[in-house]
Amino acid sequence: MFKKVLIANRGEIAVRVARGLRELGISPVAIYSEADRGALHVRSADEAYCVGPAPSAQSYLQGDRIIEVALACGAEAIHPGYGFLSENAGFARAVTAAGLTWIGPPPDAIVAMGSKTLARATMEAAGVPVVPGSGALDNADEALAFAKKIGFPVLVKAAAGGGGKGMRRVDREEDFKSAFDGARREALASFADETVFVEKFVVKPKHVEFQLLSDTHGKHLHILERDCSVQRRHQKVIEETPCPIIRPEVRRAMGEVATKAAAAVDYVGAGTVEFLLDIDQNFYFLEMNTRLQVEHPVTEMITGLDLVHWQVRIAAGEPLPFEQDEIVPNGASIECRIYAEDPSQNFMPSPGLIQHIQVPQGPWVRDDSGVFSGAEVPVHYDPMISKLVVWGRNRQDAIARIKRALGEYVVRGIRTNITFHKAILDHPTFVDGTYDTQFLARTIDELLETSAKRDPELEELATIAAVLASFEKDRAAAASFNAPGENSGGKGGDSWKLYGRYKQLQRF
Ligand code: MV4
Repeated sequence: MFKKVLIANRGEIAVRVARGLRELGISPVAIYSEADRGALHVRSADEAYCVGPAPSAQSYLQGDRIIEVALACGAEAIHPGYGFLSENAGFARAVTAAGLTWIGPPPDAIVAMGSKTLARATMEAAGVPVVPGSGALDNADEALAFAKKIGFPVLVKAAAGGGGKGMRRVDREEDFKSAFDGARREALASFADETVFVEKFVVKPKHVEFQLLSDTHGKHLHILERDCSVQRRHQKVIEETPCPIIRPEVRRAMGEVATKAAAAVDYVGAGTVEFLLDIDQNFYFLEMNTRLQVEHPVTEMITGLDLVHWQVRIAAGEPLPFEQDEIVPNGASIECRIYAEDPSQNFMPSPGLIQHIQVPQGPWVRDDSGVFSGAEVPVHYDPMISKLVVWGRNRQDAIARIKRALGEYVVRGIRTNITFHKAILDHPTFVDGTYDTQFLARTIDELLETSAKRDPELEELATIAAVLASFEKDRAAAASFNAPGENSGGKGGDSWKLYGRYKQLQRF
């Protein structure tokens, strides 16, 4: 087993990986940008090295510098986390070429899944169901002919795409040409590659993904599914497992297909196969993510498997010591991504000083965080500050538990989406589990209205005002104001009840 591993990442995932490494008896090494000198991920490692100025392009994306640091400090392997260099085949190759171990999939598998058209073709050849669609198309007339053949609505997608960029829905023949040209322009601007293709538009799909683990000995297992359909502008907000509505035979078929997909690209390590699940529970391969995902903890919660441990052990050459039929789910798990953002200001990022943070605790609650009281959330990176994850014996218990935990969460100094989460969790479409990928887009106004009404800071101000007004009227209570705890015997009455509520809202 490795003795020292460099983590080429920051924030909560770097902290998460450091924890996993430590549990395996491995010494974690951090890298950081000038903006992250005091960050939690730096404190969670045994050694830390500055790799450049704040902008990612000058620090966390400096592959050559990161490899130099790994060699200089005597690390034997690099864990890339997610984002940054995690799906960069060139970096993976350079790591290996430098004599280090890459804790990730083979570069060829990253390349095979990086292009959507190549991935579609590879998956189709392997017998994986894909959405009816074309190969790469550069001629608008040919593309239109294809669209008419499969029937509207269609989606024009960028071959190099991801995250919905260069994607256009077309409902009518007369709108096709401008959508096609628009998608090409956007693809060229975003990915320096104007290749697009056409797919049948799947109406009201769920995003259901399967976790994979593959070892270096040709064993491919799926570690069950996650429902990630609660998304806003292609950013996941809440994830859960199991998918609340999937039929058991559909789950079984999707799992089998997911392992076939892994085998088709000789996959190694942790990965994810994304599917669209339509209203009739037909499923279609969407893409494969060749990395550990943000939402991996929900899978850990229902299986008891530590995915970071297994990534490291697989990279060290260990065979997976369990079989598919031993991967049995226990209960349900939900994750809420806590973002430093202000939902009431169109989800504008809210970086700055965290004056105080109190993280939920108690039974079956896990908070994977990258911050602490007194930490600065830099403007330069993704505003996700933590992931609140719970386990429950069933979905209903898990929902009750995560609502309880969100109620304990206190963050002062910056705005967060905590109250917005509470509004989602109370929405009947979330509660009944039928939500699809358009759920947030359709209900956003309603959810924002609900969450604005429950803003804890406004509630606190209102309560302070009520306390003061009440004391104004009630001189007896005001006289004993300095003696909280001696409020037995009904002295003060309503004023003390309000004062108690005020202290409860303060929570610290
Ligand atoms: C689709 C689709 C419907 N039909 N493809 C969005 C980003 C990229 N990963 C693929 N995406 C979609 N592809 C067909 N043929 C709907 C989406 C989609 C979506 C997919 C997953 C999660 C959230 C989404 C939100 C909007 C659209």
